[in-house]
Amino acid sequence: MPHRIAKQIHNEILEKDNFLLVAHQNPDGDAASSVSAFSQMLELLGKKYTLFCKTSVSNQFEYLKNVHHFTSEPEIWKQKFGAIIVFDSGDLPYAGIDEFITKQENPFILNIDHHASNVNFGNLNLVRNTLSSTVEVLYNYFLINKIKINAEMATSLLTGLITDTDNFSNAATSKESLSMASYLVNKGAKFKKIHDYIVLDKNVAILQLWGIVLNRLELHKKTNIVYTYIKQEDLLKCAVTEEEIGGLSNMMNHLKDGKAIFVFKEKSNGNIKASTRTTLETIDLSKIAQLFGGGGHKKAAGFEVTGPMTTAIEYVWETIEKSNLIV
Ligand SMILES: [Mn+2]
Repeated sequence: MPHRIAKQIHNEILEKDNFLLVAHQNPDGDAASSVSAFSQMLELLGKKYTLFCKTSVSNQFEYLKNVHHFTSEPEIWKQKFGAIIVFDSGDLPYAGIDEFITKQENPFILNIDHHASNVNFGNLNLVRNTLSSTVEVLYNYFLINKIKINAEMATSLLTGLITDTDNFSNAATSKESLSMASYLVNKGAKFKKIHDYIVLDKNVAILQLWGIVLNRLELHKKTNIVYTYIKQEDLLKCAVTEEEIGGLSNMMNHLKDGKAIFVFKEKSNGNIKASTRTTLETIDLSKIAQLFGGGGHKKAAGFEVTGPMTTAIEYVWETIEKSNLIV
């Protein structure tokens, strides 16, 4: 029962102190916003906290309260925490903290998430995969526990909601998420500021890269999947960083052709990362991602395979064909 778990978690928060809040590595808007909103609640309760992310956090989220407090310093794991709270992560490796957590003596882990592939790694797990985002899970948590949502908390929550619903355009957009948005705007969430930081994030170089990538779009006939790829040399050519190419797979969600869209990205270590999207009810992309050790949601998932690009793509098609997951 989600209500009961939300209350149980809150009782732990009230009883304990000194929390470690974890956003998954390369945090998206949902992860960064969840940590920001939760840390604000802890502040109001007079609790101590540390914010951890294994990687750096994009300065796109610098307007969110407390985001500048994030540390990637492994040393902080020498402390004993009242609880380690992990946001928006299906498992500990995805969060980027599996190596640290094994060194903690009896860690008490709270898992707050919305991924269908979540493995319930926490001592308490508040996982609601029918909700649009982790911030929507938190919004319900705040309401259940009668936490007052102020304007800055509302700005954080609305940021996660806007990024995970891709501006209220993808399948995660529900009547609940829309009414949450209206509630947050009523509480003083700064909609214009979010728009300026989150939506207006493209420049000429990024769109030129999209041009290259869109030109490569193709339909793989046997699986009926539309796909394209990005190589490291494309990034170099257009002077675009890996962090800046995030919106591409979401944009492809506007495509009518095929049953799903796969965007393959070559990472700097040579591995190939696939971001997958579909708008169809009949396909579960989190299951397909699991074939390759990845995870995610039914309609948006990701995984990684070894390069080079052509071999990786061939391997992905073969594996999917054999699995009969797309028919
Ligand atoms: Mn999320």
